[in-house]
Amino acid sequence: MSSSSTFSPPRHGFQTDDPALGSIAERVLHGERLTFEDGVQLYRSGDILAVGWLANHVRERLHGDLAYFNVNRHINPTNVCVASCRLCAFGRKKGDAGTYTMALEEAFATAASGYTEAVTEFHIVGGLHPDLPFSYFMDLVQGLKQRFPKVHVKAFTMVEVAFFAKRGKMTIPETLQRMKEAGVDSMPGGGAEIFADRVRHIICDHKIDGGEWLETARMAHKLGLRSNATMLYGHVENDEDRVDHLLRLREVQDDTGGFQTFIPLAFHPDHTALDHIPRTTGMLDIRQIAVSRLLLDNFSHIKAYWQMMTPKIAQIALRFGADDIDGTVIEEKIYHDAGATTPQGMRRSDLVRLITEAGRQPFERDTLYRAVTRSEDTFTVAV
Ligand code: V47
Repeated sequence: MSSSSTFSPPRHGFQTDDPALGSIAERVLHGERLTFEDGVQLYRSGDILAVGWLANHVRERLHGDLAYFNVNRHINPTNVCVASCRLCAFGRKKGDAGTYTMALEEAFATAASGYTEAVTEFHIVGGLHPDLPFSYFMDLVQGLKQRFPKVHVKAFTMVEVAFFAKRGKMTIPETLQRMKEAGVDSMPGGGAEIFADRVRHIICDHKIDGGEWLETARMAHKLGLRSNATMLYGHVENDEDRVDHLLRLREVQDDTGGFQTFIPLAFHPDHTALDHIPRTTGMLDIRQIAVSRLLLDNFSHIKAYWQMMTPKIAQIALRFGADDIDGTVIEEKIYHDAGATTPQGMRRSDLVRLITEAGRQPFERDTLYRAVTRSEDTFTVAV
């Protein structure tokens, strides 16, 4: 960044004192695609307000003032996991202290507990349990659908799908098909971490690699299952690794159009094997949202997950490129095991207040971004 000169492309009131942003701004304002080098430049620009202005411009072009949220509940059926990911404080080895696995009835009771507001989504992810059969997970989904037929089931990451397939001696498409038949409506975006091998070997050596994650997503989309995508940042990755991750997602999205939302996840180091790494700062969190919005030109939504970012940073993110802050969640475990100090859930009314005070218009959505209208504790989805 140059501090002595002021560079102002002549369009739409955009201003910056970083000359490197000039040509990027021109292309963003013309709706043109950004390159790998642009992405690195955006991470390194000293003018965060200009980067945010551009991201906000794109966000408002796509969504105006709307800010999406949903009323959801997380269910983590087990924390027993065969992988020993250094990034994770949630998973435990079988037989270790603090492990749990829900009996099906317990999972159904968990689904029913929480706020009286009717949830529109169950978000289900868990550890890679060495003994639980695939049928346990399918019975879980079927049982939830029987008990809560109106609730969308967003379940199992690409990593879990690959694990189910391997253990059950099925192909990935067979596994996905059976999930669909059991009642899985879409899939969450977890397990993507950072695709670059060098980083993956350090933070999650035992998971499927980046190429396998992307291929599994491709297969899910081809079978009609939409999914989200995430990226874990703020550990041992560099700017190039982040840009590579985003552009590999963009490439799959060009082919399938199956990703709904991108969610950058800030690394929480407490109680992990990487606890020497400091937490991300608000500035990186905000920049990550903005760069994601600018590079992922074929993603409709960028989510500032309030549980992970804190409600205050998520609120600011609604002016730096994000259009979604996720939901009520009710009982978050993965971040709280890793030291998150945010509440484990939030009421609908508090989400609405956060959004309104950010100067945005709250829009309650279902998982597929359709409008939800409510009366008391029931809801209707506009189709
Ligand atoms: O895959 C695990 C991350 C993910 C830590 O799709 C950690 O709507 C930070 O994917 N510090 C699970 N992150 C959560 C997830 C998610 C969350 C909200 C919404 C959606 C969605 C998906 O959490 C994991 C991993 O990337 N994670 N441990 C940690 N110590």
